Amino acid sequence: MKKIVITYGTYDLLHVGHINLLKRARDLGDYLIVGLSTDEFNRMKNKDCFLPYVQRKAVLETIRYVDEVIPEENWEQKVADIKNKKIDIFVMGNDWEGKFDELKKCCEVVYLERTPDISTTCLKENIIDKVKKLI
Ligand code: C2G
Repeated sequence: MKKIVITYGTYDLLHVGHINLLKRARDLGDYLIVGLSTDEFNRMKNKDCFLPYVQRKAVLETIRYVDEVIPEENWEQKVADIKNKKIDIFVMGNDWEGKFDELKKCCEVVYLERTPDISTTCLKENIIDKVKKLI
């Protein structure tokens, strides 16, 4: 029986922290779905994205660990996604530890260790610092 895994995120400026999460999530099952935050939802998350949804989706779909990408449009859709996609395991990085425990009524919930010392925010800050030095 194919074990289906789902995770959600913005996945802007893809980096090794994202890849480590996707690889470990995929290794928990046989098929990985990523709920990718839409540009509108990122505005709701107060997350300022470099890349639009279409480009972030295209990048994710090239990753060998990712089998399917669906839009994440709101906080509430996870229960319906889990039911409709017959999800066995919900995975997030442990910066979200405990935040999605209500999903334990629908499927297994796993929080994986975040990759230290890398984030989209620090990438952005490093890029800005480097550009400032050039000016
Ligand atoms: N992540 C990680 N290590 C990092 C950075 C991110 O393991 N150094 C993980 C996060 O914990 C998350 C995933 O990579 O599980 C995607 O991170 P973001 O794109 O920052 O997603 P986020 O803004 O946390 O959105 O409904 C859930 C939200 O959509 C999650």
